[in-house]
Formats: sequence, C-alpha cells, structure tokens
Amino acid sequence: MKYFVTSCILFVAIAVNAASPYIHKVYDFLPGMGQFVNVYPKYETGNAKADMIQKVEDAIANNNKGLISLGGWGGYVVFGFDHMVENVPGEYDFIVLGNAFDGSAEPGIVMVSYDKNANGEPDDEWFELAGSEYGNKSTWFNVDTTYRRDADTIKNPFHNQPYYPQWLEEDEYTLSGNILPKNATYTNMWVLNAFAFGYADNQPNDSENAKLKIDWAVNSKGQSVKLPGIHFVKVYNAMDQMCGDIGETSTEITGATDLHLRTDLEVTSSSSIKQNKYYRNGQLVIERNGCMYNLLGQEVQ
Ligand SMILES: [Ca+2]
Ligand SMILES: [Ca+2]
Ligand SMILES: [Ca+2]
Repeated sequence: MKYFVTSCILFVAIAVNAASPYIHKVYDFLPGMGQFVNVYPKYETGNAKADMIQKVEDAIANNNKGLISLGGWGGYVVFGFDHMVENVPGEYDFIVLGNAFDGSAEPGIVMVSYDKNANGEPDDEWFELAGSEYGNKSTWFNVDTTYRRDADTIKNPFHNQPYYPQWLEEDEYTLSGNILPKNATYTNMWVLNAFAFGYADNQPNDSENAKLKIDWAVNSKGQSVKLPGIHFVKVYNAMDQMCGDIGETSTEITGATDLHLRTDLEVTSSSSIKQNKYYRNGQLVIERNGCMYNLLGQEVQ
C-alpha cells in the first residue's frame, strides 16, 4: 500500500512538470574566428570548453534572452528541447531567435535532428532545413574551413581581443557547411539584406518569415525527409562575408521556441521599422526611432 501511494505522488509530480517551449540544454558551441569571439559569451582566463558551453546555455536557454555570437563562417551552436518538437505538416513548428532587423540580416543555416536512438544525446543524423537559398546557384555546398591560432592577427579597429577561441587547446580547428550568397550592399552604409525565409538571425523575430517548418528538412543528398519531430537543433553561421568597419557577418542567437507550445507570440508580416547599425565611441550600436541600443537591445546613452 505504501508503494502505491508513493507511485501516485511521483505520477502527479511528473504530470505537473510540463514541457518547456524554450531551449532546455546546450550541447556544443564553437564559433568561427571573429570580432565577437571571446566576448559573446565572455571568455575568462582558465575557462574550458564545458565552461563556455554552460555560459551559452545560461544566455539562450529557458527564455533567458541573452545573446551569443557564432563568430565567423561555420561557427555553430547545438541545443535541444526537453521534449520532441512535433512536426505538424504544413505548419510552422519552431523559431530560432536572433537580433536581425531590416538591413541587418546575418543568416545562419538551421539543422535539425530526431533522437532516433532515444539516448537523449544529439548523436543522430542531421538534416538541413532547406531555406530560400537552398536552390540558389550562388550557394556553395560542403565547404571546409580551417581556422588557425597563428592567423589571429587581423583586427577590426574596435575589437582588439583575440579572435581565436581562447578555451581551445588545439592550435587549429576545421568547420564545415554551406556558404550562402553574399547579402550585403554598400552605398553610404552597409545594408545586409534578408533572404526570404528559412534561416536564423535573418528575418526579424516578429516576422512570419523567421518561423521554421520541419517539413523543409533534407538529407545530405538533398532529398526531402519526413520527420515526426525534432529534439535537437544546430545553427551555424552560413555567411562568409566582410563588411568594412562593421566587420564580418556573424549570426547571433538569443533563444528558440517551440511554436506549438507558444501560440501567443505576436507576429507581424514584416518589420517596417528602420534602424541603422554603426560604431559610436568604439561600441557597435543600433539606432531605432532616435534611440540607441546595444547588440542585446539594451538602451545606451
Ligand atoms: Ca510542420
Ligand atoms: Ca545579427
Ligand atoms: Ca541520440
């Protein structure tokens, strides 16, 4: 009888612990060399890879609304939900949040994985979500780039910290993936134009075109696959592009949401608010409606 009571209480406790719509855990993080590496998140002397992954998790999991930078091309983060994000055919299933705004699109390719071996680890096959540029003739596929510690010499005048991930023991590392077409134009300032759909940090978070469909998943041969849902997400910076003073184009991530568990998110069809992004007093700032914000969206004077 005592056992019966105990198991009833356990059942209630589990039932109350509902699935979270937000990122539950971060499994891996490795940025490409770049001007925000060792800054978002901040490297402190002695930090190991596990410490940096924990800082990334503290920033973007559980709707914490912090910000991480994936650095140069190929830099990535791997995270997971505490449940399977269901693939509802024809519907948007989840969103990866960034800090994109009109004129500042820094697209990251989104890969998804279903925990086929049911071990709770992202060690299963990955599938790319084929965004709007998947069929673009200017997209490069299956590229490898090796970053070397001894190449950490060219600095943006505003960022003098090391660009090589300081927590790595190795003196070089190789990143792999696809390179999306260049999206920048310059007249009197840099404008980074958004692709139509299917990426992270591309369309503004409140745009319908920032939302993602698991239906878009393709395997490494480019064949469409039908997944019941996904447990894990990998996002990597898919831009290999330098833009003068504002530096390399690098995807930022602030979170992710299961849209089937959060149906109340406000969405507009497009963002019409004009913003500018430039350096002021050595700090990258965003001007919007006469107010200045930092990369985290905090107002600065
Ligand atoms: Ca779907
Ligand atoms: Ca961005
Ligand atoms: Ca697994």
